[in-house]
Amino acid sequence: MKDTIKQFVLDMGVDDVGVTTTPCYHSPLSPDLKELFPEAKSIIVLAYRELSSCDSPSVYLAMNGRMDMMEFSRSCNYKLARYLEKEWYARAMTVSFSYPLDMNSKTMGAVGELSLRHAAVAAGLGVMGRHNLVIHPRLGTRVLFTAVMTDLDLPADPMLEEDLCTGCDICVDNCPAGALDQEGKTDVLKCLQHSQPYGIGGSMKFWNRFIKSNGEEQKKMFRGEEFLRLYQAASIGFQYYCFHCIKSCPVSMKKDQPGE
Ligand code: B12
Repeated sequence: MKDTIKQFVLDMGVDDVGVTTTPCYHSPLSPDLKELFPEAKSIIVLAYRELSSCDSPSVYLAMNGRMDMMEFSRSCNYKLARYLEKEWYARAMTVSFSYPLDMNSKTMGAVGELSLRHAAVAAGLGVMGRHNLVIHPRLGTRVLFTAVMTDLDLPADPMLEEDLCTGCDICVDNCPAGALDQEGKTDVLKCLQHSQPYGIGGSMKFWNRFIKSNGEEQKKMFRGEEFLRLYQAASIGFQYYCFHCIKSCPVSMKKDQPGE
């Protein structure tokens, strides 16, 4: 059954797929899956290659490539979940690329319902690198994930043992925010300020200045590029302006090869 399901995923055009079980998934900071989906037994993790768009100096092209992938991944998640429900009479729940996220005051939107990095590592799709991202043996760091949780009892794939990170520290040196200076931990605030300058933090700063400004200044602020950027980021969801840790990793430089 597992091989048939994995083939279904690959036939949709997904780059790779791995399976783990709920007891094998450990993510200390994430919610307990027993609370979210008590009958869940397996997690099917889907891996997608990031497009070359992330190499462009245009953050708009880079984000557009990401959005293509996000749209594709949402459709693959739904198709897989419906396939499990229709063909295997299972229950299935999807885990998206990122949002929606719980914006509670403790986690402030920095913790997903399921940690896709922990699930991907448990499903044998890669290992953690110095940049705190999962490195896939073929796709390198240019890999992104979604998942479908199910009550089907599928055997786990073996975890990878090989260390794929070369320890070159290029990701650390290329992080414009210095968010990777401490090994094993990403400084979330530093990363956010740089990668999403028009996210929640940017928006709060703008509106704080706005309420303290007089009428004339407020009119000017509405016509300024900062407001337009905030507006666009808010309508897109999360708009990333930084892809350095992904694109600078030498393990990701390889193009697809014939027959892969
Ligand atoms: C919220 C979020 C963020 C937040 C906060 C990050 C955070 N606290 O983890 C911010 C905005 C900062 C962020 C930044 C980025 N993100 Co982000 N993010 C997420 C999201 C939605 C939730 C993460 C989460 O739940 N974290 C909370 C807990 C689980 O993290 P944690 O326990 O603190 O994890 C740390 C430690 O455990 C440590 N660690 C120590 N030992 C071990 C051992 C193992 C096995 C593991 C796995 C981890 C680990 O590593 C982690 C790093 O701090 C996930 C999607 C998802 N649902 O998982 C994407 C996700 C993690 N992000 C991703 C990406 C690509 C990015 C960015 C590159 C932005 C961009 N341009 O795309 C940067 C990378 C920053 C970096 N180098 O660390 C990818 C990672 C893909 C990969 N190859 O690993 C994910 C999985 C999205 C996806 N669908 O593919 N992200």
